[in-house]
Amino acid sequence: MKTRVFSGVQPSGQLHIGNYLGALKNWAEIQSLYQSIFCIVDLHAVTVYQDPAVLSAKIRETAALFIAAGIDPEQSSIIVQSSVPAHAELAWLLTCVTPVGWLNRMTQFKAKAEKQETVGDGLLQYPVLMTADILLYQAGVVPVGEDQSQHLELARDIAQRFNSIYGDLFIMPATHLPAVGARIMGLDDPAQKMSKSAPGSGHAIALLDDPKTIQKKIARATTDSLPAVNAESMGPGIANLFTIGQACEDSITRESVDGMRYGDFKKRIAEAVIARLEPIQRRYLEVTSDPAYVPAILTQGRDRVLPIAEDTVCKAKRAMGLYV
Ligand code: ATP
Ligand code: LTN
Repeated sequence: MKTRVFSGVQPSGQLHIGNYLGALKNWAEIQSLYQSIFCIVDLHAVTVYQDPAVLSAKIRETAALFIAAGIDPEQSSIIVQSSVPAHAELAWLLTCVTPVGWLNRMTQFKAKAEKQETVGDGLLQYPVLMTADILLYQAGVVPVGEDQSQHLELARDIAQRFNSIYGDLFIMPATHLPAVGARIMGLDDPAQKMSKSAPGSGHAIALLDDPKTIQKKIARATTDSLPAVNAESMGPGIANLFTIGQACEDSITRESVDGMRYGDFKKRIAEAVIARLEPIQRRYLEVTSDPAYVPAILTQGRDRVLPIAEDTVCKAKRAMGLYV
């Protein structure tokens, strides 16, 4: 049997170039090598408040963007997390073997909790649910951006702990990071990871931004006060734009940008981003032109994966002595 791949994106805002370069592009590239399941993790999104009407539209939009970015629904299963109840069920079983101290150490939890007036328990349990997503399908490979590395280490720890208490059931999932673009930083602040939920219109390039908006955002991106690119020592803002350009277009290399004045360099990077996003945006319009298409793909995906998920939950319950 082919190794399984599992990964997910939260439908929590506008997908951005960091999500594409860190995750979706990599998924499209490796999908033919594995049996892949790509998930819209709506149960993760509601760990912080989401407007219900906006969320339900975002779930469809995110699925359409998966397809537009090159995920082939015939080859890979595209699913919505909440449509497969076994995700939540396995998450509970895993919660019961996870020491709370492991969860308190998660840097993403600490960062997100700081921004909330009241910290919901879901935010603490977030990485356990993520572990359940992966173990449910016995995924061997998990392609993500670098910000998810700590969660994946935890997933392996939880799997190991379950196996050592109840007997070998879960396989250990490996983290798969892209060679370039594993951590894209905010355009307005190259010290912060580009993020869907960050405020400010100059922070992220959305996958559906039009060319003019992309040009403007890149032109305004924070850099340093030097006049031209020094390929040997780029400041964080320039290095981030270079990474974005390099990940979008192979011909953008250190040599090709060395000595370029910042204005010209930014134009060159904007061109590369626009060219990379143009076919994705075109495909997005095609995919969404028939309102029945995306829901049909999501139903097909769920029907394909349901038996795998139910089988794993059954095995986990049996191993724990629960009533099956
Ligand atoms: P949020 O701000 O709502 O937490 P996010 O922008 O961090 O969202 P996620 O849905 O959490 O996006 O992440 C989806 C995928 O995109 C994950 O694999 C994640 O590692 C990757 N990713 C997110 N941000 C970046 C980034 N700035 N650079 C590279 N990869 C990223
Ligand atoms: N937490 C991830 C999204 C996610 C995920 C997963 C990624 C939820 N479940 C399983 C890989 C495998 C994030 O990107 N914020």
